[in-house]
Amino acid sequence: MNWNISNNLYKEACKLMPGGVNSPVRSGRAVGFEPLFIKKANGCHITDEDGNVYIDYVGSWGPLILGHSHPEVVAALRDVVDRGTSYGIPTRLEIEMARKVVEMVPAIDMVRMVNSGTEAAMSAIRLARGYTGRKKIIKFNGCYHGHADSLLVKSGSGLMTFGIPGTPGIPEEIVEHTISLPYNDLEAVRQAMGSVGEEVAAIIVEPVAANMGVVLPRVGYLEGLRRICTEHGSLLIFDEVITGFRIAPGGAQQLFGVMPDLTCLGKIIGGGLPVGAYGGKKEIMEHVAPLGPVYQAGTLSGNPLAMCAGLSMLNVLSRGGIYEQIEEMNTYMCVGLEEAANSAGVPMTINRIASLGCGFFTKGPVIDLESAAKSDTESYAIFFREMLKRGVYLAPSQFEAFFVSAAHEKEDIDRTIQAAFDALKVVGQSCPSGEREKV
Ligand code: KE4
Repeated sequence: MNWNISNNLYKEACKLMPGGVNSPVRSGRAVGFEPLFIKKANGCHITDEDGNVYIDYVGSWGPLILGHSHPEVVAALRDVVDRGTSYGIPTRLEIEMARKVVEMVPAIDMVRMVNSGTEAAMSAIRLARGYTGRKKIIKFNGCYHGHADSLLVKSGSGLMTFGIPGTPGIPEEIVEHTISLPYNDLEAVRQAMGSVGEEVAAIIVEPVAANMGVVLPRVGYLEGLRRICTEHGSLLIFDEVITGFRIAPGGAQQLFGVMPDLTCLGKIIGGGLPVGAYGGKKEIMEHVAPLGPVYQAGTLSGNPLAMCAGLSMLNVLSRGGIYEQIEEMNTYMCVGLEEAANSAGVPMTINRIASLGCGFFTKGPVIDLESAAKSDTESYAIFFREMLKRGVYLAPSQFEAFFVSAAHEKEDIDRTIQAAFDALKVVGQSCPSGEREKV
């Protein structure tokens, strides 16, 4: 493969945009690779400007559960674009989308559309503070809820990828009310709530953490958070920007049967266009302006283009059968990856759920940020580059998920597994028996 055009475009991009990208995780710094520039995509395949084709496991970081350019999403966009892209005045499409979200997501009675997961989480936190009159929030180490100031504390995703504990530009007064605790540790939450519980507006959690790689909740963990919030009059917020419509039609709250007070949504809800949403119990949501006093707004919130793309994706997902199919494909792939790692003698822990997964280069188990951080990121970087050479595009970071879509077919998965056997052999030769694992 050659990447001459991508490399030249990257040089151009670096003159005009910080790091040549519009979001840090797209830069290949963490895996020693200059980013690709993509020309087109269809199904589970992406094609870069040099004409190289890859099986894509990023899927725009989660939205494309049906694959790229799904015909029904494209048709919906074509149909609506001639009638205008945005009015800043209500449309019936917003009602249809709101009705669909309320129908699919068990804990949402009322919803507000925004334009990103960051906006959804930021707004949910503000609403929780406004509704309870309390200031403090609890989040978890390695969880990422977008880049709103009060949530950028010990976060995952790009902060973990680039080893940034926090970020300059956020005065300590802004984060003094943010408490970040180890994920999957109910005792730590009980202790914190024991001392400041009456000041805690909300606990916000990724019900399946997917920004430190994929880390599943321990049995009883989410139920425990629910119980503790109820005991202390704090709101439980599920950040389902990744898990929403991904691990089940009704997300983690449906799969695990634990009902949050507020839910944050993003990614899939927009069908590949910029959409986020937050919603929950009516008596809480009625505090949002203009009905209530908690202000939140957005010029393009609920615009017809984004609504029709998201709605067409949710309609396809609601037909049934898809979740079972993509879970089967993901399971098949993860079994293959495990076999490939064992055969190469490379320590790998694969955490997976539904169509989501992550292969940590460590003996494991991986149950929180501390255990995830033991992963050998140099081995991951070699794996990423070797897989890329073999036509498989993974997240350019050990601390992100891979996403299987309805467009991934068995032959794509078989090709991926074969590539992994070859790539992990190279990793094994460069790092015999995982001796680089961080202790
Ligand atoms: P956005 O503002 O990027 O739409 O969503 C923020 C967000 C909120 N909550 C969760 C659980 C998330 O995973 C995200 C964003 N996810 C990252 C990937 N792990 C987005 C990729 C990027 O930053 O470019």
